[in-house]
Amino acid sequence: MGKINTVFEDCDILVIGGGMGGTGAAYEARYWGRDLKIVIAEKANIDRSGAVAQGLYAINCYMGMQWDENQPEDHVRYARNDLMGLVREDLAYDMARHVDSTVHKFEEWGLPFMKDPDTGRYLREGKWQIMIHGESYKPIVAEAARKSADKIFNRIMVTHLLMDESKPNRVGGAVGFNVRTGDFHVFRAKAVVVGAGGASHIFKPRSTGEGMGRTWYAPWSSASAYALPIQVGAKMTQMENRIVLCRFKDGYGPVGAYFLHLKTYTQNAYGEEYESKWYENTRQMVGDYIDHHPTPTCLRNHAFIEEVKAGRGPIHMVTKEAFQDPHLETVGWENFLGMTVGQAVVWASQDIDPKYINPELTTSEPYVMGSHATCSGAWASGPEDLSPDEYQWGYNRMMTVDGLFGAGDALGGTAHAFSSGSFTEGRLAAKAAVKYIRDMRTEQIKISEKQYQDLKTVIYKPMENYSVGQNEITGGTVSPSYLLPIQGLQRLEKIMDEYAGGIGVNYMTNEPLLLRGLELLGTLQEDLDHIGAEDLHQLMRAWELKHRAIASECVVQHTLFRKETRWPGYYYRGDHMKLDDENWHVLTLSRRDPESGEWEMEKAPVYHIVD
Ligand code: SFD
Ligand code: AMP
Repeated sequence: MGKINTVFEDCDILVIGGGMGGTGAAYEARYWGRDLKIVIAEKANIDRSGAVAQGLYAINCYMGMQWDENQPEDHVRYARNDLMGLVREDLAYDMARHVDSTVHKFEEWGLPFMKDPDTGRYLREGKWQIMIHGESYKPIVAEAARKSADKIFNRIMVTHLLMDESKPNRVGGAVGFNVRTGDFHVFRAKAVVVGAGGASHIFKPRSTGEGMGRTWYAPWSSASAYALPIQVGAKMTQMENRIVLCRFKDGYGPVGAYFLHLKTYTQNAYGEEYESKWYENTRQMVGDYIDHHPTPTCLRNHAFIEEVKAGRGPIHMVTKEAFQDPHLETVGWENFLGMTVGQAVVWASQDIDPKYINPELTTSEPYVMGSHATCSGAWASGPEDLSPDEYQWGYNRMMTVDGLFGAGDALGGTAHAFSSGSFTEGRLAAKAAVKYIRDMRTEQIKISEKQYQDLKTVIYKPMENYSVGQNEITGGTVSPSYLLPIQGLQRLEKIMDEYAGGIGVNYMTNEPLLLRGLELLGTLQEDLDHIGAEDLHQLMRAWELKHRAIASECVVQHTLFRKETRWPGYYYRGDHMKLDDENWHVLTLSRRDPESGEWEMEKAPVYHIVD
């Protein structure tokens, strides 16, 4: 590669990732910070980037406070119940009390909502979910962000955060590279909002070979939202709380619209209801939690997994009844055509017409994220008026690094936010970031040339490794001097699968496995210094892999720390097969020392601010 161009951008607020959280942040930053310079750096193109790229068929978090359908307290109870007691109730409440206004904005901006013909209200899919014609959800939301931001840098993979050199533990911006031109980008910013999404492909997926890109969570969700803060020593929480999803087989089509709106149900291979069979078994593991309503997502998975292990799989979704109604049949297909086209294609290609055949379901590989029925992510300060002292150290949604904020999957403790809640969190984070900047007054950020030049060398090293190592190619693309990103990714996925509770071991792990997993991740990290990238696309893959590897280490550290099985159906600690409220009704926190790479773990109390 020839000379690398360096592009500088100085701004007040830098938003990393223009997905749901990032677009929300840009929109709200402009509202409160009319005079501020707001910049988005996005790996893809915000019009179609992130988990909502293909569209969605439902907005899964809407209170309906205007009609008294639900109140924020109800949503806190729901999220807490589903997560087996452990969420950040202050953050959850804060999101819930603002989410309706976000949804109303989406409608104002042109997103088509389905309406109940009798009441004129948004059509409910379930208690929390409303139905949309959402193929263009992302471009509509992106338009609002485009109108708000001063500049949007598409195709920039952010690799590292910059730290202010005039004050300890304060962020000062970020660096990355343009995946098309190769330019090196240096963003100096007073505040940074990380909205870089969750993590797929840290565990081996069920899809292999040429199909490996088909996962439920977006394959481009590369754990950057976790790696960026971890690299600068931000605390993380609940990173063990990976999520396993019940999905239609092979296409990973979501099931919510089917269960909730079409009222379809599951049965085993012999046409039997099976969930109730596992009641006693589950009760012995988790006690009263099995009696909670609705049954927590992980416990529904548990019954599914056990029934299959008992030899009575596959589990089918009974669609044949609902699909006799032509309207429901249309909804069933449209649900996928507007959100997960691959599922409709799988059915067409496998001769599955759900009107006549009950399709198979599966349980997915684990994903790490913070916005679905799970709450992994960074440990963040809560809102002033709600949060107990221990959860509050300054500005809403600010991590334990000053000036570093987060939204959506990036933040921990905030389950069941989904698309609308993630956008809302972006808004809340940006509002606080504006206040933070105002409070800084005339203080300036100092970033030395050395800081970003050192990172520049690190960022492009995989291309250097390749150009030197290719002289030693022994056959095809194989060189003894480097590892290609795909090889490193498959190695990471295999380690996580076998040692940290993936599909290959029925989600089972234990202390010896986790300790060995950490050793293997350690050698993988060493080898990643020798990763080779033959072009800019592979350079992006290399950095995605490095981010996934750091996040994976964090997941394993947390899984090792929590000595109980809190969420059967997500993963099992074989050496601690029961939920243990006496010792583990807590949130887990980690911090990786940026200098030594050592991890420190601690427990944080769970405060129940809602009855
Ligand atoms: O049915 C970098 N989600 C659903 N939410 C709903 O409200 N309703 C649904 O119906 C949902 N379903 C669903 C959902 C997701 C998927 C994939 C499917 C179905 C198939 C969940 C939401 O999509 C999710 O909660 C939010 O999108 C999370 O928001 P956020 O902002 O945390 O993540 P993002 O939108 O993926 O955006 C991340 C952005 O960051 C970029 N990025 N940019 C620069 N540098 C880097 N290093 C970067 N790394 C990543 C990304 O490109 C992206 O733009 S259902 O299953 O429940
Ligand atoms: P999914 O399509 O599985 O991602 O789910 C979409 C929404 O429906 C989420 O809010 C889920 O928690 C909820 N959901 C899915 N399946 C069920 C179920 N069987 N019972 C209650 N809620 C569900």
